[in-house]
Amino acid sequence: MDILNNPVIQELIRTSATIYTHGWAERNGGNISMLLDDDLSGMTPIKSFPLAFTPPDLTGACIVITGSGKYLKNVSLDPESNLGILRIAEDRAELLWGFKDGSSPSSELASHLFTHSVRRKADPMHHVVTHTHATNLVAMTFIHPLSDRAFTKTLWSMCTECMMFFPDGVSVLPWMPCGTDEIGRKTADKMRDSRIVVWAHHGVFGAGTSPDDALGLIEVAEKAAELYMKVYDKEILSKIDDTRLRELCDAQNIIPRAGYLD
Ligand code: 2HA
Ligand code: ZN
Repeated sequence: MDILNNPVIQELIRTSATIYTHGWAERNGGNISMLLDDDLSGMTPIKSFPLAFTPPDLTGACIVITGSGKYLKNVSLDPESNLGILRIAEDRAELLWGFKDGSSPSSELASHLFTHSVRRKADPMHHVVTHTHATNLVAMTFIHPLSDRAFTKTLWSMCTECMMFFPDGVSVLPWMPCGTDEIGRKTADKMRDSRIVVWAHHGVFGAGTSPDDALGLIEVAEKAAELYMKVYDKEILSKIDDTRLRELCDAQNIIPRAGYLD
């Protein structure tokens, strides 16, 4: 495979730069991974990284992922140092390409792997997991109740696009240490029901069919959070209430998350 000319890898590289431009990737904040459909069986492992646990259905799968400590703004400048291609085995990840400067996979590898496993079962077109520090979604976690339903309903009510692009809603995890298997499992548990998981006081995970799709989803949620942060302390004279949301669902044949609309 001509890795750097692969259009989906090019899209992932462009997406990394876009996230930085959005201001959601300070220093080494954020990471992206993507399942690869290409046959990489001919590639010889360069080295291996031990894994405490791999979701069994991912054994043999290949992903491209950003490196630990890497800055998303630098991915396009030196993809071969900032990205690595891993083949997942039961107890290790084999490096097939990249991490040329000796780096290792993102500290959030567990969240990426567990999420890929869950999302691929929910949607055969699923490929990408994107983690970023979207400013207003994080800001909201300081002032808004953190229940999945309440957080979702607020975002849905802020702009029409939300119901259209995440009728399944968003999920929220309370603050906990990052970079662990535990947060990975909890993120994936929430990903069973929704493609967006907000990590309180930290960032957001989005899952999608392509780098653009996963980022676009986060962009819509972040726009709603930005609107919320602009208006939450003002007198609200008009909003998209549940009656309007139902009207929208009827008009667009959308099935909203069960039990979320009053
Ligand atoms: O990649 O964002 O959550 C650095 C992080 C850890
Ligand atoms: Zn983070």
